[in-house]
Amino acid sequence: HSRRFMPFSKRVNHCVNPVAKKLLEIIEEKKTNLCVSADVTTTKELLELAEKVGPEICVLKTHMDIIKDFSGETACMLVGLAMKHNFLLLEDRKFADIGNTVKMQYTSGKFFISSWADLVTVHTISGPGVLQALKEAAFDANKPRGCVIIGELSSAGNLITADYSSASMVLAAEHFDFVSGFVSQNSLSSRPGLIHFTPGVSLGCNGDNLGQQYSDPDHVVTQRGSDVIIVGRGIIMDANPGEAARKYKEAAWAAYEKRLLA
Ligand code: BMP
Repeated sequence: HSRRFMPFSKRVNHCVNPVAKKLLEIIEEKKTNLCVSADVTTTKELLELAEKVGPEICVLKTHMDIIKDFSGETACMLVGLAMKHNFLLLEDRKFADIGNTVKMQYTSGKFFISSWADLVTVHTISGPGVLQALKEAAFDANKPRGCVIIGELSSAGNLITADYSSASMVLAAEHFDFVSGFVSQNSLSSRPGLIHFTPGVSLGCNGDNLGQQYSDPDHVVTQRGSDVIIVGRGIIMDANPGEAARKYKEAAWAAYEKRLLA
């Protein structure tokens, strides 16, 4: 059975990675396949945004290294809001170094990511060692953890080729217990247990002046086969982020239901 035409509720049984399973359960329960990208620069803004959009989302994606006043309390409060509103935390760290370095970046330093992030993004550029390293570190953290592989990018002129994307799928296959899915623009796998996340989504814009390229939620879900849309500025720059999130959630969910009927 192909991933695209199977309901989220049935796909739960196909997950090898426990975080992917948990995410599909949240998506089904809250009827939302929206991930908000919390690209703000202070703890206060981050927590306020999480509180406002929390009921509408399945995942909150962070770039913790842009938070000026990050501390243990930032992470702690965010985990509290994730529990309160039932969403997962995806740190968009885009690990890209050799395994040993990535292991330290994941567990240590100012951000100790493995202790609070359910999911992290990772580039496959440095080869299979990076997945092995994250997996070992996650095992040490002794919490359900997963990673999301950057299979494609949304930015104009990016250097990822079709061969690179398919080679990334081969790497993923060696670590299905740790890989929750992919960040991609197109469908890269038909496996129902893997989740496709798609950034570059906006209801109003075609792009920014730094290479970002946008499509609307209906297009990425019905035509490109995305499962979870990732929206940053379309929601966080809105005067009412909670209301904007509801609008994107409804558009993405309607597109998902339409896809099932196709
Ligand atoms: P926005 O919707 O404001 O353009 O934000 C998109 C978010 O998704 C950013 O946080 C960016 O880092 C991330 N992202 C992306 O835009 N394209 C990709 O291919 C991969 C990403 O993680």
